[in-house]
Amino acid sequence: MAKKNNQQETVKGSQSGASATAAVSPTKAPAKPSRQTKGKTRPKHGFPKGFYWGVGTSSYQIEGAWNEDGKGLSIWDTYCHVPGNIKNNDTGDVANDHYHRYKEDVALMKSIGANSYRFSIAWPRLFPEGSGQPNPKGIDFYNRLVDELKAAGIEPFATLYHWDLPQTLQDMYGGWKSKDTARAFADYAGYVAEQLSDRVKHIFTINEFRSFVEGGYRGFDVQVGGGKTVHLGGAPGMALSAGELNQVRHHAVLGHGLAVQAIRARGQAGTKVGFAENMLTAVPVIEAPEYVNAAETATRELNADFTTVMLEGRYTDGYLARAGADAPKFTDDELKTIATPLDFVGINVYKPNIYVEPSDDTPGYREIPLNASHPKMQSAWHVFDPTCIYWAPHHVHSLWGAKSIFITENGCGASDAVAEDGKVYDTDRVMFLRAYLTQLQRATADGVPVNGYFLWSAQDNFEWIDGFGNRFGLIYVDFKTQKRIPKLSAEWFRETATLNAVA
Ligand code: GBH
Repeated sequence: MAKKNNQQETVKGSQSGASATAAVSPTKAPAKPSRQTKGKTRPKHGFPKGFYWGVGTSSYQIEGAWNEDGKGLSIWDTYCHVPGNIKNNDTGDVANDHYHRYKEDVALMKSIGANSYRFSIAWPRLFPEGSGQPNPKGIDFYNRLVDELKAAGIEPFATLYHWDLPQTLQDMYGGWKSKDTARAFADYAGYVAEQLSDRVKHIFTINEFRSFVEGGYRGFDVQVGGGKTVHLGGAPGMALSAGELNQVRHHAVLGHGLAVQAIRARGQAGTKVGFAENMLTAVPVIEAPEYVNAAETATRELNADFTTVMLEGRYTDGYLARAGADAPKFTDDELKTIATPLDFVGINVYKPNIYVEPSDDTPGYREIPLNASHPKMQSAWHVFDPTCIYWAPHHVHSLWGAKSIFITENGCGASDAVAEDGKVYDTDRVMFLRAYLTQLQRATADGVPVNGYFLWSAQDNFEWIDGFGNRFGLIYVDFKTQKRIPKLSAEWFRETATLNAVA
């Protein structure tokens, strides 16, 4: 992507910690650099100046108001209304009632120190039928939200597709099975850019290609250590063949490319655009050059169907060979569209996907099995290793020369509960965040151009097939009363964002 990229985020390399030298009288010899500023001990290792400290959410997971103000049905409305699809038969019908409580939620974000917010737009709110006539009440909600954010000094970052496809497109085209969905997505993207890009300067096209394609069109088995797997799924709940699935993948990246072009054509000059992918990350078991090479090779191959083709404009030979007769059908023109130059790369980083060591055999790396006792966070899939958030942006930088990278999601689920004193002590989340952000800081110190970090999530919310059981928020939500309580991790986040350094 990098070569034609002329609209990068400007990041000055200076570390905030470096400015912590106390002012000294010119007549005295300069004091040793002090870590004391205004009576506060400042951690030595800061993030770059102007770093975005954000929190993230998505429309279906928090908005509720599933059938208000002319909104059309999404595939997640449909999927959740089928008994047995979601744990406890939870749905996003009301969720966090954010559609009605957005002002309170923006104020809460401000109070926990966020200077930016990554939210997603519900496509069927704007286009109840997926395309055609826009519903003015749909865009009205996002206009009010964006204005509220700007007034609070919080920079809005919008995601266009966080999985809530208009049901009409599912019914008419089989969703992303058809190129028509990719075209409709581009029209919707252009409309959003027209309406919001005077205030929204950063747009993510699609969130986690792999998750919605695999989860929705086949369902997937995730390795959780000791040879065990868990099966995950989601809307629209299809089970396609390998060939059909590769075609869905291709249409998703094509939709991304067409959307980038539509945003450039119809948005204000200077609107920055990229994707937000849950890129699979290979971690070198030993930090030695040949291991790092092996991890880069593995990361490029593991992501051949999404990240790699979007940044290189070609499917790797390895991918096409592995797919054989099931390879997607595509044209050179489509590949060009898919790899339309981007302003930044967004990656959601939660876990190491594989550990690797070098190998003399093709493909040049060997996967190391995960030990059964390897530590995890609460979610069954959530393997714990802070170094993945060092390596993920490092690989994006070294493989593709990205000039601007955002961590579009990172965080963890935990068994949060309100203590007798009314507080929520999520010590595991604080441990997780401190460990991961220490590694992210290390990446920035090594010159990897990471411009911001969006913690998933601003609030506990509807966690897809897990329903309301898995809490990812900095803010606890009582889903019976809609009461919000900032957790211990919110205090930690505020301190970190304020210091621009790991607290
Ligand atoms: C993200 O899902 C979503 O974007 C977000 O909506 C969700 O609430 C949040 O994170 C927390 O789950 O990665 O190999 O284990 C990403 C997490 C990605 C976890 C796919 C399960 C299965 C494959 N999911 N993952 S793997």
